[in-house]
Amino acid sequence: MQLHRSTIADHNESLLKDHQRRIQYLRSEVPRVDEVLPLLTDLQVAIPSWALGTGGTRFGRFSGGGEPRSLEEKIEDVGLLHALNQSSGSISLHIPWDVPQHHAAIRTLAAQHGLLFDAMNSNTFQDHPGQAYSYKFGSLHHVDKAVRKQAVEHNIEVIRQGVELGSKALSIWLSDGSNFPGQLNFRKAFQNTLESLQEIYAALPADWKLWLEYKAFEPNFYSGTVADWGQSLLFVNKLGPKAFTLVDLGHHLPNANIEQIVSLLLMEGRLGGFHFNDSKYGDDDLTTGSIRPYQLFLIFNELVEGMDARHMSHSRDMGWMIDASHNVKDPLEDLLQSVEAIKLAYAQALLVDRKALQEAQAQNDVARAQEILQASFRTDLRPLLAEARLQAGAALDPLQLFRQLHVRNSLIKERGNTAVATGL
Ligand code: LRH
Ligand code: MN
Ligand code: MN
Repeated sequence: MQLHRSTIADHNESLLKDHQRRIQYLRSEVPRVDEVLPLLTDLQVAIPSWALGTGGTRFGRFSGGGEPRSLEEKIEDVGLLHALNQSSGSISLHIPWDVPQHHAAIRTLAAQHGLLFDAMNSNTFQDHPGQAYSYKFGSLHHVDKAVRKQAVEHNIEVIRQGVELGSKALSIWLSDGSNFPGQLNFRKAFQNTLESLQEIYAALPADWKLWLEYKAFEPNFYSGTVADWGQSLLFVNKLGPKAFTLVDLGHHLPNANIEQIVSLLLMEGRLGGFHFNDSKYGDDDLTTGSIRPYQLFLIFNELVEGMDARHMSHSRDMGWMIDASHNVKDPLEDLLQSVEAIKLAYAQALLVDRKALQEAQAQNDVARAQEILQASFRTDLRPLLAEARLQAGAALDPLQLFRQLHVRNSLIKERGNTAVATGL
């Protein structure tokens, strides 16, 4: 389904008067708002190809219909999101859930929608048809060298596919770990993993990055071979300058101080990117900002402070990705909400009065420090995000327009009602 510029222009026209009233009020309250507009426009959030169909849990999946049946249709869906918000300018693929075949044609199609290919995700947490060895007892850490070799080769194949598509990063998440005490020699598991990662790292093109994602639990519940940011950091430090830690917000133990982790990884120059989502319990993969928006803001507060301290480009020097999956929402609506929540937290962080915060910290003025952060968090910056969209040629209210156009019904008519296996 193609979205014409005139459709967006008509939609914006119908909402313009109200929008102008809101943005004028915001400008009168926060004179600096316009300074951050270009930064907001530049921040693009990658859409995971595996979030475009209805997700689910291990107990079941309830499709809303109209799911993309091919990589081409996934690209079309992300193109639609990008046309609506001009903030989702890339797609992140998962191999072999995605099977890119005609790379040049796929690249052209993506370019027609204004999309780039973000990180390529490998998958050695499932067995794939035809493979010689099982990953039942792990992949890169496996006790059997032949299994490790198979997993290394899969990752190198993913890099090769990514090169064809113009991607610049390999994202690795390992389910390797153990379920019972005694199952594993931790030191040997670490050393095997390091050796495997070194072989993958050696195959990275010069302008590529490797992101190593950690997760504290699931599917292994006693130990994880890359279970937390300390373990990931150990690996990436040993690998070299192209290796970084990737933070998936849902992969921590309850109440972990993720913003502090972010701050220290940044300080060490080892924070590569994010998988944004939200959770109340574990790796719930709920819509970003739906449960703990203040935590999201605090993470962005550290990001802005830390990236500015290292003179990093907010938009270019970090991998911004969503990793979420849903049973009860239209996945496209959900992704629009996640992107909006990410950009809102970013805008709030950009507008923190940093000088005043530093002064309050230097004076141990704890109450003042809290007031400064919360003043920014509690300012309604939604009109600013709408203004950024208006200026970029996107819709003032992407979700409303998505509904007005009955996008899901059109997709169902075009693609049918049946669920398409995503592998999740
Ligand atoms: C693991 C994970 C990882 C996978 C994705 C499907 O929980 O977060 O990023 O690649 O889910
Ligand atoms: Mn993830
Ligand atoms: Mn996860």
